[in-house]
Order: sequence, then C-alpha cells, then structure tokens
Amino acid sequence: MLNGALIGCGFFAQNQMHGWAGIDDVTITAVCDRDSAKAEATATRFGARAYTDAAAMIAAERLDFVDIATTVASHRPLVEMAAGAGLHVICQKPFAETMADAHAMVAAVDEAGKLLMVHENFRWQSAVRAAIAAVRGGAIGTPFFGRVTFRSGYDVYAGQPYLATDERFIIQDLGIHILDIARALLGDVVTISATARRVNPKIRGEDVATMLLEHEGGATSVVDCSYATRRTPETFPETLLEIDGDLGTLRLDAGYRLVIQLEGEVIRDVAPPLLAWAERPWHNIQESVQIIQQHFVDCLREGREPETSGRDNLKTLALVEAAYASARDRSRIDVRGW
Ligand code: NAD
Ligand code: 89V
Repeated sequence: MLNGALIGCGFFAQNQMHGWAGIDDVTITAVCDRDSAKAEATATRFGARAYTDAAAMIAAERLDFVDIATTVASHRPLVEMAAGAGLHVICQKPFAETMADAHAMVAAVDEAGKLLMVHENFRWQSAVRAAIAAVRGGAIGTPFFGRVTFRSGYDVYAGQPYLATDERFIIQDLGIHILDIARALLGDVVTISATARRVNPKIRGEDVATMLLEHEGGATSVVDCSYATRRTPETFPETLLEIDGDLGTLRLDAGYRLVIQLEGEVIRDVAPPLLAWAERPWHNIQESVQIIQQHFVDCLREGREPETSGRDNLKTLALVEAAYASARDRSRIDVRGW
C-alpha cells in the first residue's frame, strides 16, 4: 500500500482525489490547504485527515508521496520541502514560473533519490493517446507536419478566477498542455516563434496564441490556442489534431473521431468513458487525471521515470518561456540548451 497526501484542496484537486480513489493499493491519508474550510471539506468528502500546514502534515504522517495541487507560485517551496523529507512528488502544471525554479526542483528530487512527475495530463487523455500511439507506431509513416489546436469560448474564469487576473494566461495555463502534446506527437523542438494577444477586454493576460515549431526530426507544427473563439459546436475541452506523414494523414476531429487515411480511410470512435464521478464536458480531462496518476504508481512500482517526469517537463516549460519571449520580441527562438 502506498500512502500519499494531497496539498491544495481547490477546484482541480477534487478530480485528483477521485482519481486516487479509483486506483488500487493507494490511500490518500491526509490533505492540506491553507484555507481550513477547504481542507476540512475535502478531508470529510474523501475520508482523510485535514491539515492547514504542509510541513506539519509531512512531519505527522507516514507518507510515500505528496500530490501538489496548488497554483504555481507555491510549487518550488512545496516540492523542495517534500524532497527534503524524502518523498516522491507529483506537482501540477505549470510546474514553475521560471526555468531556474524548474531546474532547482528537478535537482532537489534527484538529490533525494525520489521520483518527480509533473501532472501534465493532456497527453494522457485517451483520445489524444490513441493518436500518439498511431503516430509513434508508424500508422502514417514519418510525420512532416502537425496542427495541434484548442479553440473555445468556454467560460473557464468561473471555476478558475485566477485565469482572468494573472499576468500570463493562455500560453502558461493551456498552451503548456498543447505544446506538450505537439512534443509527444512529433518529438522535441528546436525553434519556436509565437504571436499572442488579448481579445477579451475583461481579463489581464493573453487569451489567444499561435505558435510555430520546428521539431528535431524535421517536422513542423502549428500549435494554436484560443479562449476567445465563439463557435458551434463548442469543443471545450477537446484538443484537435491534424498530422501529415509520408504515407498518410491522421486527424482527431471534434467529437473524439480519429481518422486515419492511407489508401482508404479508417474512422475510430475514441470518446473517453464517463467515469462515475465525472461530468461532461470535463470528462476527458477527468479520465486523464486517473490515467496519469496510475502511470505514476506504475512507475514507482517498476522503478522507472514517468513519461511526464519533472525532467521531461523542462522541455515543455522551455517552450512556454520561449513563446512569451518570441511574442514579445517578434523573434524566433532556438530552445536547445534551455
Ligand atoms: P485553486 O486556487 O482552486 O486551488 C489551489 C488551492 O491551493 C487553494 O485552495 C489554496 O488555498 C491552496 N494553497 C496554495 N498554496 C498553498 C500552500 N502553500 N499550502 C497549502 N495550500 C495551499 O486552484 P486550481 O484551479 O485547483 O488549480 C490548481 C493547479 O491545478 C494550478 O496550477 C492549475 O494550473 C492546475 N490545473 C490543472 C488542470 C489540468 O488539467 N492539469 C486543470 C485545472 C487546473
Ligand atoms: O487544464 C487546464 O489546465 C485548465 C483549462 C482546461 C481550463 O485550461 O486550466
């Protein structure tokens, strides 16, 4: 049995607690939030002990790992605290506000000899995973072009008010997932250029971004994100894909329809299941939470590094940082060595 504790009992952490409840041989014995009402509510809902101080919780509990579900500013102190206590760590995205913080967290957990996984769950959505498996399995030959797109007018600000008030919005919050999917499909990135703008006058940060990536294997991808796109059908929170290979093409269309065209056409319904605790339209994200948490447990048991490890996430985070710099300076940025 693995004993874990959750830090941060806000909007998204509830999905993580449901996900843990669906995974064998793991118990979340304690939860912590600086806001005692949130800590108590989550503890009562899921049957755990409640704390308001992470250090006190780590000292009092016998833990194997912590699952950090706070917003980005608290990630580094919490990851370093957990590593100092000799615990394995999962940390929500965006992993860090700076590359220096991200490198420091990877080093701290390495030094403790423990596993660090970033909760970068979009590439674990079952529909996206089906596309990744097909591309990696050579279904369309060698890919030379990709479009990874997420465009929506959904009111994300209602559930996550900080998205309207933070200086950085779509690249850091959502683009990070979509850039990570581009990496998972087409490999690591050599250069990136980006444009970004705010369309919604009521928010602080950018809600539209378009990024052009050159991948190591020679493929080019366009990664485009918008929370200012009013259209029907509303596809939130689906990531749509178009990949061209030298043998054929793959598309992940709206409605979780995976299309592979070679000589003929194969269409698969890759809609995610609606887990008992999940709610449309969030159910594809909610399912991916349980899948990524299961991946972490499998990696712990088998002594291997998670696919979405802290180390791997440095490359996704570098794309976020470089996208902001490129949009600001109208430059094209080489991210090798970041
Ligand atoms: P939230 O503000 O609703 O919850 C965060 C909670 O953490 C708050 O209750 C706050 O009191 C608590 N907290 C902050 N610092 C703390 C500390 N040092 N000790 C104890 N508690 C602390 O935020 P949210 O919307 O749940 O987002 C949390 C994280 O999850 C963000 O990084 C966000 O980007 C991420 N997120 C990920 C996904 C995904 O699909 N992977 C989806 C939504 C949000
Ligand atoms: O997945 C996320 O990180 C969320 C959302 C889908 C709203 O962008 O913040």
